Amino acid sequence: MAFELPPLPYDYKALEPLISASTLEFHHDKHHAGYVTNLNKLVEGTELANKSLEEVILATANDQTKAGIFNNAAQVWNHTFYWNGLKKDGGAPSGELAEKINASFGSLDEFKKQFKEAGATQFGSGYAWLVLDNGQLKVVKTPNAANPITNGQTPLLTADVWEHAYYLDYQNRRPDYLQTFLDQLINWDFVAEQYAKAK
Ligand code: MN3
Repeated sequence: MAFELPPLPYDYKALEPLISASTLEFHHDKHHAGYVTNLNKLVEGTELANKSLEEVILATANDQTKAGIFNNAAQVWNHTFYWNGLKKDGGAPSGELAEKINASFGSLDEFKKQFKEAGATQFGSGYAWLVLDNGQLKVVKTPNAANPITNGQTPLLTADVWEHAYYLDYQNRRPDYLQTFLDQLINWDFVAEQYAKAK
């Protein structure tokens, strides 16, 4: 069965004016869709075609001859995860997750500071992530399509810092996009769900 493009989990206008409908249309309907199309072409007729997306990512992560498959599979995964972590005015961390953030970073503000720094300093394309790593929350950044699951870490949240994620709305101001993401666009219920499954 071919890999499929999940629908955007909200209306194209749902994040306006913080992320425009134009950005979401291009980002989901062109970029994300393109990765799905490419992945299906690359795995057609191979044993990878019948594996889960996670299995494909883990099976190809350290094989340079399969870099194209890895890049497209990871991009499909990363984008679906990114969409699900976005919600306009998505609340604040509460309960156990809030306690864990305070225990791991000292405060929510310090988490935001580290996450913004990670995203802003990722040279070129990539992602900033909140992950659970051996029971600890950490902020990490990855280049290009790379995904922390290949390092044994469990993603709880990601921000896409490829230019296509923010350029129409923020031009070159990646730190401003990240600050808006951190203050107004995190779906904290989604993060809490990921944490509850992983802890
Ligand atoms: Mn993207």
